Amino acid sequence: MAKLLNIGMVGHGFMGRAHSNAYLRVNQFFDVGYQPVLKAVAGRDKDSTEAFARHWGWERAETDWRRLVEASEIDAIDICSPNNTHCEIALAAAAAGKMILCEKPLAMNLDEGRRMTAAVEGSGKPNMVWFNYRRVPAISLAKQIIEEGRLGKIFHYRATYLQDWTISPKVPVGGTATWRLDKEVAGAGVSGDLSTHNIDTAIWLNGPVTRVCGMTEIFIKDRRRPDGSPARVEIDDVCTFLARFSNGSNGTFEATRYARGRKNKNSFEVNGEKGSLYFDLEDMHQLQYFAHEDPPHLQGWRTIFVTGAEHPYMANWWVPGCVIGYEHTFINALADFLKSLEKGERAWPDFRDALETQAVAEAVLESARSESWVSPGQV
Ligand code: SOE
Repeated sequence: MAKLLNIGMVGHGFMGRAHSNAYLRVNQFFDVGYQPVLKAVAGRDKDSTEAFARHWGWERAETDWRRLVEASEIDAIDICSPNNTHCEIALAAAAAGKMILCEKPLAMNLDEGRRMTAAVEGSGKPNMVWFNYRRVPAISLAKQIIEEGRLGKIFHYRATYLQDWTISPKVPVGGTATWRLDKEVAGAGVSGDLSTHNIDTAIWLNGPVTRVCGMTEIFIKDRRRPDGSPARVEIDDVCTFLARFSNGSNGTFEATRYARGRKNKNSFEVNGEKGSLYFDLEDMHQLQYFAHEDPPHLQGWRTIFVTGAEHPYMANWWVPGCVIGYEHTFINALADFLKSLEKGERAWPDFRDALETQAVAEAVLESARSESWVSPGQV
């Protein structure tokens, strides 16, 4: 019999839906010792929060997140509200002794991230940051292949995160989803929103980043707020950087919301002495692999269709060949979190892992400002 885990979720936008779906589905597909209960959801607007609660089956709706933190029956606080709310909620939740699950990026900046990490570690409670792409089966398979030593010494790590939804000057600064363009709310632009996904995956697959050299751009500097008033854009629209890894490999990273035609091209290629890997989220069921040990006349990139029972997570889903999607990455992540509770192990990526990513993202912005190489700050 699974133990009940009462969840209080703050925020009910895009991520609120993804997380609610994960809480509802996880026990139907994974045999884990905990069962999330959708206890309460908090949002600033009463009507839309109540409508969300009814739609997804949350037991109650609150307009102040503090009610969730104060509620003795709530075991875990899930933070999926905009970035400028993460720190205050995490500090309060840690002080109240709650487990915390937090959306990415961890914080508005490294200083906030440090305070959050110290607080959750001080509380001794389990914590996780939803860098969901680690749980794409093909990316987990890439991790397995690298750990098996099949690439040998790594020379290059090449990542992109390309989207195109801010090309129109009519996209406002502020509002649902478009708060990502507002520095006061988001903290940073694509470096925080998209590069952090690339950095998290890169550190997971290829180890720590020791130095970066970045370049950012704001292509449309003047926009409007949803009420029509003028707004100066202060976040990075584009973020490109070079990186050195502690294993001696070189990295290149590019994130933008101005790549016309690219909707969510989160990709990476890793080149090692013995082989290479390539992944693209727009073809998320595939992992491309080149093995130099293959007989010369058979050498070539092979496309692994990552849907078999022997592939990460897939035995919990459908029969081989039947694909899963974006939403399943959150379910897989939650299943791992619940398993870590069961085993009393550290969940991953946790606040400390996300802090390391935050330090790299901040170093990139500092490097772009100073036009020099910068090492990530201490975490
Ligand atoms: C918007 O650019 C966004 O929704 C990100 O915030 C998510 O983290 C990413 O996975 C998809 O794109």
